[in-house]
Amino acid sequence: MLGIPEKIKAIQEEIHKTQINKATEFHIGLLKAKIARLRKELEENTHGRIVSSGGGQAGFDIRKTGDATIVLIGLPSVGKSTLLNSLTNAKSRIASYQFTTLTAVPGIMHYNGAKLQILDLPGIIEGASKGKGLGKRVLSVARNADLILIILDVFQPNHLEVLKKELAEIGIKVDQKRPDVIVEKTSVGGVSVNILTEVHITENLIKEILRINGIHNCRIIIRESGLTDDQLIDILNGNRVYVPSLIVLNKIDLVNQGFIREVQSKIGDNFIPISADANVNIDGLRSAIYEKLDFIRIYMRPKGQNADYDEPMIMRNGCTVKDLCNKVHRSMTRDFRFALVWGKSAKFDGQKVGLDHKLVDEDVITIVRKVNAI
Ligand SMILES: Nc1nc2c(ncn2[C@@H]2O[C@H](COP(=O)(O)OP(=O)(O)OP(=O)(O)O)[C@@H](O)[C@H]2O)c(=O)[nH]1
Ligand SMILES: [Mg+2]
Repeated sequence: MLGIPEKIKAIQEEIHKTQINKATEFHIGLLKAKIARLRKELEENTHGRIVSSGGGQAGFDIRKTGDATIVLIGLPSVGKSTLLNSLTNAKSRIASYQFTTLTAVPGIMHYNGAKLQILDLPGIIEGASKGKGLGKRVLSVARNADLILIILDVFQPNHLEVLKKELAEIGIKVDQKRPDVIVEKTSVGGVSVNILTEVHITENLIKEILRINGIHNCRIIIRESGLTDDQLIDILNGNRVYVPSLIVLNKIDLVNQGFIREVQSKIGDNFIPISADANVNIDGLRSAIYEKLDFIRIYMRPKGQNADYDEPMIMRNGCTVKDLCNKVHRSMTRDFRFALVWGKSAKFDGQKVGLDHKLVDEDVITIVRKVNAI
């Protein structure tokens, strides 16, 4: 019998041999779904083996703190530790040889009232997602981050491709939105497909892809316009995370403008040029990080008192009253009765809202707890 890697290879070869056209679209979609399913099985098997041999593939032992967690990802010696030290008051070890950093080193950056946790990490190399070096552990920290800073050395902009590939392979979708597809599993009734927009996939193929993933009864609601078979396969695979990123080009103190323009012609102009060592454009990077995190400020107003305008709660755009309660204290959600909201998200001053209410920048809120709550 064929092992999983051989099965994957056989299907890949079949895809390779098949001409892509309208007539083969369905067949290819099925094959891709089968490969995704086998890959997942393989990952789960490998994971089980590593854990049982005591290796452990979780990230490093770092607790998330602050309003957001930002990770520094790059190849060895590109200047990640130097950057951490210049953004925060941390003192991560710096040296001219590769693999100086061997664990996650945290620092805190204060900006516009926000407290941002920045994690310096070991350098990763090609093959990291398959377990080369400390790659898997580094990438699993990145999976839980709110923002990834992709750090490039000005002399090696081609690293960008390597890093993007490794992030993709570990299931991190960089700068992409989760497609708007809801799959509600049911116990009986077969598959009901609700397509509310234009998509690039037939109802038949949707059903078959669900079947390959072991889903025989469900309601699937698709609002993502232009949804493809690849996107659906990704969603069902379940281990994808969606993390925003910024590309940072370090060591620009060593080159001139002409050289930077050359880099631009290779990787586009969507990067932030800095020198961590010579302190060039570090403030620009700070502000770009803050902007990218898309924070909003919420002012808490204790019942019957004035709002605290000096120390807003720093929240992410799109957050709900529930997210806010969870951040203040766990008991707040448990004891929640209702909230009163003033500001742009309220229909009128002091609107009474529930946990699902979406907040916007500079809202003022009073949380009312249950009477007998302590
Ligand atoms: N000229 C110049 N050198 C830099 C800059 N940033 C870092 N370096 C140098 O590059 C070398 C590597 O810096 P590190 O900060 O240790 O690099 P790293 O990415 O943390 O390396 P690993 O921990 O091994 O992955 C050191 O010799 C630094 O002094 C910079 O902006 N300009
Ligand atoms: Mg380092």
